[in-house]
Amino acid sequence: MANLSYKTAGESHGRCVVALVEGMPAGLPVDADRINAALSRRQGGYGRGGRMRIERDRVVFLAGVRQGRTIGSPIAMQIENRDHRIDRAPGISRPRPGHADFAGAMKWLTTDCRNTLERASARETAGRVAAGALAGVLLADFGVECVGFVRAIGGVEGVVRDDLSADQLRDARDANEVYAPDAQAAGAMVAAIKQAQSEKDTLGGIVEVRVFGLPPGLGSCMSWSERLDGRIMGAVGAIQAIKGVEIGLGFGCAARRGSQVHDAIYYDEARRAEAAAGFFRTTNRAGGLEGGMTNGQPLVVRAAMKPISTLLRGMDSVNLQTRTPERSDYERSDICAVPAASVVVEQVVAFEVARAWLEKFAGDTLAEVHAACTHYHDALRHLGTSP
Ligand code: EPS
Repeated sequence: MANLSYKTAGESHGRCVVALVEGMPAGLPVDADRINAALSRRQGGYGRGGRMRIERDRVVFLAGVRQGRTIGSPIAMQIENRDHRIDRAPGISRPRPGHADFAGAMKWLTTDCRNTLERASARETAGRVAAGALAGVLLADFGVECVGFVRAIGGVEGVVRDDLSADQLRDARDANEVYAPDAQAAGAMVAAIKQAQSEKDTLGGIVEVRVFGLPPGLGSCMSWSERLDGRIMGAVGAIQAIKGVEIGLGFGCAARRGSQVHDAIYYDEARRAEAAAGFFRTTNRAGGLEGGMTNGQPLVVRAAMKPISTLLRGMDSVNLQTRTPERSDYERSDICAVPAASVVVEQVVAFEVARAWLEKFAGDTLAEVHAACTHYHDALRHLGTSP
């Protein structure tokens, strides 16, 4: 059976965005409502521009599903673009600093940035969210939950307790329009976005994803390419506008001593039925990964998003056709897409976790994946004791 993987196709103003997922076991009930809910959340968040009032992202299954369940074949999902006018969209020759415009113009030897920006656009993340949400359906079948939220926008940072459950975190996040669990900070974030908008500017921020209910042993230290931390950082770093990714304490590790970074190990016989077979930690500075493998603690991933590169006020640029100095082009855009990015990072992390899941608990059918998972947990419970 193929490893779990996906590809996307589609331009920002083309007919549709498509995600093609391969390697999903047969028999998974496909929860379209769950996928559509993730797509809607990605469209939302305070600070989005006019485009999101046009689109109504919903998934249509083109292949890979029969009678509501996967059949083991590649799964093709389509999300329609209501605003599809790619052939009528104007050329862009005054590149926006920070956007793919300029690098793409030099790469493809063109003075029109349109082809580059159509594919570089964050519209493509609708496809990644569909693929990740499908992976999330698989994970949910095993009680694993990924919760993405906003930690900071434009330098306004919220406080989010480490000990919140998945439900507590989700409820607090969903209570406001910037997807920030800290209600007080959320108000200040909205104010910061309004201020940036009035100054014709844009804002970035920090998003975080926590994954609950993970068993130990996903990923591997045996080859660099199997390390789950590297895969997650690579996948998250490949999302539009992400400029930094950290796991657990991340950059915060660098200035601390080992005794203040590492998570001491304890054991409690009474907790032997839990996922980590009675072993536990009282801190999670490692963010759930040691040696590129899950250790039974929640996975904690953070990403820094740069401000949107389309500025109403423009920036100094050069007209590629005339080589004269001009202000950068303006296209309808968002002021702040950090809430949307929290959904994209959540779903991209879900996909990487599901991929590692199916490597450890491989099976052509969902029933076989469940059996492999149960077998592993039984074996883990006997670690260090006679069978
Ligand atoms: C984007 C520009 C805007 C955003 C778009 C990403 O689109 P438009 O130029 O059509 O107004 O809305 O994001 C999406 C369409 C989306 O679905 O997230 C860009 O230049 O990257």
